[in-house]
Amino acid sequence: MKASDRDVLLVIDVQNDFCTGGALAVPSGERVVPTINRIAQNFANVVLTQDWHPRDHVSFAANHAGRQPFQTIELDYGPQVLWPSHCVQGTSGAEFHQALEITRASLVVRKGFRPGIDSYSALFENDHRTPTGLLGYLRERELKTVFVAGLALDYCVRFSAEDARKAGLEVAVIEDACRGLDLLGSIAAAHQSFRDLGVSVMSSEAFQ
Ligand code: VGL
Ligand code: ZN
Repeated sequence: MKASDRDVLLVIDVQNDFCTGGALAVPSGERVVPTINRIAQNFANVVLTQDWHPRDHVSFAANHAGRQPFQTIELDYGPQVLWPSHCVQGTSGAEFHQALEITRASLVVRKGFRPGIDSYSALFENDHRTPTGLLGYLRERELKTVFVAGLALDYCVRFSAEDARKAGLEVAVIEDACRGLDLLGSIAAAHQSFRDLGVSVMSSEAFQ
C-alpha cells in the first residue's frame, strides 16, 4: 500500500536511551530504525516524539528515596512505574538514534518535560487530560489515520495508539517497526487493549 495525504506516520521515542547501551534500553530497540526509515518514504506526513525529561522528573526512581527502578508507586494521577533516569533534556541519551532519518518529519513533539507528571502518550500526559498539542495538530491538518511505530511497544506506542483511537482516529500499529520492554506481561496487555479498542496491528511489509 501507499500512504494517502490523510495518513500520518507517528514515530515514538527512537532515542539513544531506548536503544542498546542506553539508560532504559528496549531489547533490540535500534532494529526498528531501518524499518522506520523505509516505510517513512511512503508518507507525506511524519511526526516524531521525543521523551524529554528534566533531571528532577517524578518518573525517575533516583528522585524517590528508597525506591528502585521498575517499582510502581501511586501518584495523584494514578500508578507510575519508576524508571532509571533516561532521556534527560539536552543529553546524548535524549537524542534521536543517529541513523533515524528525521529530515522528513514535519513536527517533533517533546513530552514528559513537566517535572511532576509523566507522559507515555504522544497526545495526553499520564493524567489523561493534559494535552501535548498533537491532537490539535492532527485535527487542524485533517490527518485521519495514524500509523504508529517506535519504542516502547508496551508503553509509549501503546498509550499513543490508545489515545489516538479514543479521539476517533483510525490507528494501526506497525508491529515489526516496534520493540517492547515486556515488564510483567505488558506486551500481551498491549495487544489485548489494541483488540478491545479497535487498533489494528499490521506488518511493515504492507508498505512497498
Ligand atoms: C517510555 C518508559 C518511560 C517509552 C518512556 O518511550 O515507551 N517508557 N519513558
Ligand atoms: Zn520517559
